[in-house]
Amino acid sequence: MTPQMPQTQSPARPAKVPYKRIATEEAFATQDMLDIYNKIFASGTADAGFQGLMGFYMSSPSERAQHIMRCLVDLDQLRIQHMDESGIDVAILALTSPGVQVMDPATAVSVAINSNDQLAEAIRRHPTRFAGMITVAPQDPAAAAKEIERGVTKLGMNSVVINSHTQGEYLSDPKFWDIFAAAEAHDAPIYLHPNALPPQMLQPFQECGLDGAIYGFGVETGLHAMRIITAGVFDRFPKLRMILGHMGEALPYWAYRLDYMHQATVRSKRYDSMKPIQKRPSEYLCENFYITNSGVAWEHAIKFAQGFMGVDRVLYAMDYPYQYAVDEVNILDNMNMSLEDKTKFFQTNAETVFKL
Ligand code: 1DF
Ligand code: MN
Repeated sequence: MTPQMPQTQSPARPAKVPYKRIATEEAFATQDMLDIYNKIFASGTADAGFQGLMGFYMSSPSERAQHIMRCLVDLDQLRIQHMDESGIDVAILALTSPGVQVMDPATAVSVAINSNDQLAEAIRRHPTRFAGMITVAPQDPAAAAKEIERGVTKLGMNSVVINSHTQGEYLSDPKFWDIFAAAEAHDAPIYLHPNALPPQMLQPFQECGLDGAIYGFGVETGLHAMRIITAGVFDRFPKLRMILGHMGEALPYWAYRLDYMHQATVRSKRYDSMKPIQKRPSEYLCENFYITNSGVAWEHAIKFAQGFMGVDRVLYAMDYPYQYAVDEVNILDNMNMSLEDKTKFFQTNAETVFKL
């Protein structure tokens, strides 16, 4: 059965339901960060993926782009109005992709600190409506580890957002592993969120318009998660938890083939870079990962993921403001699913994972 698309013409306001709706991948931007983006664009040093993504949103006269920019920088009235109109009780906010990951290391570290402070203030203004993820600059892993500690112990945030690759580099490289050590030590899950495609991957996607959220984001972020798994990160950090959006960036659907071909590849010693690991890729997916349905209001996909990972590991997300479709909430409320499982999906899994 093909997915049902949300109604765009005056969808019904979501009904009162016996669970809280907690949306777990909701984006914001600070003006300070956007000012630095503008400097990067003006200097002509932006990579093509970043230019094509935030360069578009920040300069396009289109109604969609201008609306998204207005929503991104609002951490008060407009956002809460949209949450009320779509029946969202709590939004878990993350600095929008690519966050600070396109900046030079020193700027990235200071913008991350500043963004986390601004987010913490917004949460203090609206403590029942907002929670937040700690932004870090992977460019400086030691500073990122310190910021995770500050975010958890001083700012009261219990999760971390990383927007996939950092200037073409992946967290499978052990030089980044201080970040995993800090996340594991503070029991702060890392939300591995998409980024624009890195230069070495962009061309065959961009030439046909498939580089963005339609497909490229999922391919690249799924690749990143697989690199982390096959590099043995979860053998080194067994309590580390990660979160993937967009139905696990399709990895649940791949799980059988990932397991089969990983085993075959390791046994044949085909790649020096693919060493034996303690478990099958699917076991790490089910034991170290949570996934959210951001951007996918589709019962079939959600139920498939629940069947694979268990009903405790699949969470609700909207992906505001990039995908703000009120009717998606109605579609999800109406899933043919027990109230117990729906409550886990919309509310209690998020309360557990993000320690709300
Ligand atoms: C888009 C989608 C942009 C997502 C995003 O950040 C983003 C988009 C700039 O549709 O262009 O985070 N998303 O998560 O799907
Ligand atoms: Mn998103």
